[in-house]
Amino acid sequence: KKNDMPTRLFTIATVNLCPESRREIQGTLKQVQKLLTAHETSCAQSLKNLKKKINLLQNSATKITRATNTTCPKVDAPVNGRKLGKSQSVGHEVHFLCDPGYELVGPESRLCQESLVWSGQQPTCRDINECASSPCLNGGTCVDEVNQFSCVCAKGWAGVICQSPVPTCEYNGPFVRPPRCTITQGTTHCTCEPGYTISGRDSYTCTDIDECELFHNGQAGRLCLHTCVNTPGGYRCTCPAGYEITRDGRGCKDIDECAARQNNCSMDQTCINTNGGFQCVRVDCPKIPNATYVKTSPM
Ligand SMILES: [Ca+2]
Ligand SMILES: [Ca+2]
Repeated sequence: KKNDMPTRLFTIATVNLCPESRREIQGTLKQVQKLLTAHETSCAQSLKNLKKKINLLQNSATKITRATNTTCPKVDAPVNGRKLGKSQSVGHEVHFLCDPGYELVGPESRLCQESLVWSGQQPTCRDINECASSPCLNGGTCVDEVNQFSCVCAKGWAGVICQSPVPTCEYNGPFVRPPRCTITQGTTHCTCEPGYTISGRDSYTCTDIDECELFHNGQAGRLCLHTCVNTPGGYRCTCPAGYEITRDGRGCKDIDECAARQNNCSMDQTCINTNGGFQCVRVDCPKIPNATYVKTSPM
């Protein structure tokens, strides 16, 4: 009807020459056109509604499929941190915490959404830079550690944060060294290199331990069997001339100059080793005609 009606009306219009009738027909034509447009609009609306209904049906079908699996995938705790909450069901939250000395980068919690995807991004734990506030004074270098920091002071400065000037006589020579101090949550802890001990008025000096003095009359026995020599950060044993230190570093034993060829005996002399030295001796055998001699011992 939509297609052939206007053609038929047009035919009638050209045949009838009466102007009144023509106007009448034109009016009818307009009305029919209006009717057609209205019909077209209503058709389009119905189609739209139908599409909507199909979409709704499709959505509910997907939801039914998803309803069988209502948990989000497993969420891991961040490295150097912890995860609170075990449920992975829709509507449940997991919370994140970092170990001391670390700070959280990202959300504190994530929610298992209806789409079965966790909200937000996975957070990480970042090492807090204790040096960020530049705590070392007077040109000291800050060393960041986990949950603490330490200062390496510039020359002429000492103290935990290099706050004290060093008197020129202090740290003079290798027997006095600066300590290594760390600050953990406001508490200072200073340590010395091996062989040194904390000393000084403000406990910011490391002094060499005089092991020779300390163990001089010790019950465990003397450190050295002969002479003890104190050294920066340690000690060593020495022996008198002609003796060398034993393998354990404590005792002394005679040097065999004859065996070690550390002697100046001539060809016709015999080297005789003694404790602490050696002797060059000439062995003169009695001159007896037709007699020969055989050396039976080094002596
Ligand atoms: Ca020492
Ligand atoms: Ca000797």
